[in-house]
Amino acid sequence: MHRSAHADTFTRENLPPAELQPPFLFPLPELDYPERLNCAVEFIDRHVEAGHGNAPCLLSPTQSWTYGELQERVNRIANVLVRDLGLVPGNRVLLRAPNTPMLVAAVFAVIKAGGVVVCTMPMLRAKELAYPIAKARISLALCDGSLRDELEKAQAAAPAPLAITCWGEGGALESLMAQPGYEHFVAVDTAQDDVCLIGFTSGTTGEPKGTMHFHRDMLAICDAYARHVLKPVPSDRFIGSPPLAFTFGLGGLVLFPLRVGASAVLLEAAPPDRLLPTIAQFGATICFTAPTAYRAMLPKLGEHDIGSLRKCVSAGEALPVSTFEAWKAATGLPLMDGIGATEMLHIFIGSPEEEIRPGATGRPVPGYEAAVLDEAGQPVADGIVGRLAVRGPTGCRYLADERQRKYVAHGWNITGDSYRRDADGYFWYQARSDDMIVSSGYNIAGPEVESCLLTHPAVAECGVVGQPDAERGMIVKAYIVLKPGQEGTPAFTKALQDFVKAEIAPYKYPRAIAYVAALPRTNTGKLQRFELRRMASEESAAQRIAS
Ligand code: 3UK
Repeated sequence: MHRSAHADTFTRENLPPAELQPPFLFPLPELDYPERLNCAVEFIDRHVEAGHGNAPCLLSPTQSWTYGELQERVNRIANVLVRDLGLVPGNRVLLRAPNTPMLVAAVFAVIKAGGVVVCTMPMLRAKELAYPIAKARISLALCDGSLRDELEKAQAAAPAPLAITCWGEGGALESLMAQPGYEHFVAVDTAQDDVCLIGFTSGTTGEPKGTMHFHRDMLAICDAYARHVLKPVPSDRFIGSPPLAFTFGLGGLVLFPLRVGASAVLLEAAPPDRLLPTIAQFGATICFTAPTAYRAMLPKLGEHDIGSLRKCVSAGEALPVSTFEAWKAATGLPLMDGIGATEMLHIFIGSPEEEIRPGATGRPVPGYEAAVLDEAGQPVADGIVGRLAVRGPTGCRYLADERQRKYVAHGWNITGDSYRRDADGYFWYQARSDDMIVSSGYNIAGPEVESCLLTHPAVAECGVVGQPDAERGMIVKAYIVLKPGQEGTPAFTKALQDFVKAEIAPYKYPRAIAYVAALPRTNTGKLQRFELRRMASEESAAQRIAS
């Protein structure tokens, strides 16, 4: 560990003990960072110093900032944080805003001042904001005025004082920023292994976990995944839907473009029907979103000219091969699947376009190693399904959390996914390890059945889980959203079951099918299988009582 610049030593004191941290690997020269490193300097100041201050950086429907303009805002906010709000290096600062240029300025201002960013999802309510505030001992918050209400409710209930400063609607931040002398700010001399970000997981089960990331980690994801797999250039214009509070969004919409001097289009909300016209309007070239959003955009592709797009990244959930094929047929572009995790900061398996195998997630990103392990932590043979394990320049460091022992084991990060590797080193997703359905002794991966159902022309979305069954232990149950015009009749159910039996091993077919208007999803867009499982077990209990 290097000499910390943090006068407030909270994050360092709450790192997992050395023996519970994964081994970190820096196998490429580009991952060998200097001891003193403030990543805000690398992402912004470096470009201005190199004479690119006038290059476009952040765009939105109402704003357009150059690198120089972003730098000045960052400096002004950093001065407000230090001089007016009393920020001390190491302090955690909560940020709450939709994806906007000001949010990006706030992120880098906190980092430049040696603080630790805790970004929160705009849709979180007071009750959900309370957890990170208490867990990360947060005393400062910067907030978009339009989202202040829930934060003020959380403030009233917080265990310690929380100072909230808003921008926009009725906020004081802009006038504080305008003070004379605030246009310059010298970056705090942080160590490469000072924490600069705590990303809270969406917490689908149990309490959210705070994942801690260093200044060097923010660069490492750019110099591993972006540099070797995505390969963006300065003329690229990034766009996408994930909130910046989700590290998929922070990396894909901020860190990757800024690392190479490119630009990003930020949308406060980017549902699929907004994304398409905005790609056309801004001539966006690289898109980051989830498989569901690519599927939802498919029927509308004909209405928009998205000829500017050159790369599309899909992550967050498994990419069914049918979605890959349909997108390729409609746009000519191969969807770049990649598995990432909040613990790992970003994508660690995923292949460049020319090496993609449809249906596989890809090969490990240069800088990372991946393996498939058995329960004892031993590698299994190629072709055998086991637990995905990964290690590299980034890895899991939970903020004071016993669950560290579960994620890091046998010298690897264990993501909780079941995978198999083929003889060529490609990794094939099966399911979340605890989502495997065991029916009459067969192991069935829900996503494989989903992937098959999605190839049926009348199926828009689906989720497949196990439903408790007296005879078989579990049966495969599918929840299906139909495309407009299709009715979920018993005859259609039978036809759909026959369709699955003809496509994959018949024992995997959904013995029960329910039609729903929408599937339950987390605020990062993931299918909430536990919710479907809860529905399924309630339904099976109701059936038992009825029969
Ligand atoms: C699942 C995938 C199959 C998988 C994330 C890119 O999703 C991200 O982070 P989370 O912490 O969830 C991690 C878990 O999500 N998953 C993600 N991508 C894929 N499963 N194929 C995929 N391509 O279960 C993983 O363990 O919310 C994704 C970048 C940054 C991220 N934080």
